[in-house]
Amino acid sequence: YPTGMLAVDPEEVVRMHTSSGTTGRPTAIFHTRQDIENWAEIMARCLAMAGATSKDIFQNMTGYGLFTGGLGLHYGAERLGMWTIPAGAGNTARQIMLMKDFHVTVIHATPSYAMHIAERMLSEGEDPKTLGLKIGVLGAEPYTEEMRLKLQDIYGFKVFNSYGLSEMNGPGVAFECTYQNGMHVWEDSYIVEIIDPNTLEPCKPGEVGELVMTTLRRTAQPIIRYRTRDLTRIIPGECPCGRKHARLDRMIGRSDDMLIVRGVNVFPSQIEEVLMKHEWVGGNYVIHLTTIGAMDEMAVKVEISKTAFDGSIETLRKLRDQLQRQLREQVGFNVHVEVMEPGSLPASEGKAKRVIDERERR
Ligand code: DLL
Repeated sequence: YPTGMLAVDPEEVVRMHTSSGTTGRPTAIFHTRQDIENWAEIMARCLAMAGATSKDIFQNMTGYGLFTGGLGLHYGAERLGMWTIPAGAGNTARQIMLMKDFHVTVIHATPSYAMHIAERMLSEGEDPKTLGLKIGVLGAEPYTEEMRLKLQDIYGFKVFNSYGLSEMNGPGVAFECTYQNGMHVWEDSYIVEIIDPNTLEPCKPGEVGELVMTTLRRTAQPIIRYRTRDLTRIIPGECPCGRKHARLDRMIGRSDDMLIVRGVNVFPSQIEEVLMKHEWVGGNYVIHLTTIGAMDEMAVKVEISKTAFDGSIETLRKLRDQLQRQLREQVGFNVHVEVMEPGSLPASEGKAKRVIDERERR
């Protein structure tokens, strides 16, 4: 970091994205013009594979910016010739308005956001089926088959799982065909291997292990045998669609401790970094993850330091407000902060348990 992995003359770079790194520092990802072209092409193939055409109207509901989900899908949709609406993430009322007014047929979102929108509509007495959507492209975070079925039922559309990671361009790496039985990997662009994360030996065909990927077409930043930390398997046998590309099963999770909250990668160290920078904060904190409605919620309980605490509610409130703002800047979404009196959180004996994950697994 920042540019040590750049493999071409800086003059050839036309775009950069970032992904979170294990230390909490982002990993910078570079693209040449050719890389952007190739990425758009495989992304367009994904959308076409799911049945989208240039007659469709596409609303892209993920963040534009350093995150690859926005621009990645955008370029692919335009390449396919779709009428593309770069709605970006959030502002649910506007998302619903755009879908209705422009008769959108294909959407891209994280599964949790798609569910949130549906629940908002239902709570307002509107039926999401009346939107007339055909295809939901959902990815960037893990979700279960049960969640897919629930979403398909609510919207009356077909949901296609989309997998990718910034180091391999971003979205467009693996995607489902109309049979919805695993994600085809574009093997002209990537080599996939599944290894045992402990022994590093290749897994037997069909066995679950860590996905390892090699880029074949990336020029600005080619990567050989990148350990994704994602746990999955290659589904044995051939797909009835006739494509010969290997199929990845739904991701089981990650082999490291990264949290994915609302599709955003968050490391506990990123939270700690913000907390510990503040002079009023004590040493003890806990990150609490829950599901409210269909959305992930993150709460951070943190103790104020004995020296800073003057017994006034005003002091606690001030610290809470500052931390909420700084955490929002750090992770990009609202984090609920609870500032506690010194000594109120359970003290650890040995390794502290910093993360309590009570999210519902759908
Ligand atoms: O999340 C790229 C992307 C954007 C994929 C939009 C699909 C749709 P990163 O931010 O670098 O890139 O995060 C990559 O997210 O290693 C997985 O752990 C997780 N992930 C991505 N897609 C899925 C999925 C984008 N369909 C990390 N199922 C990956 C489960 C997923 N996990």
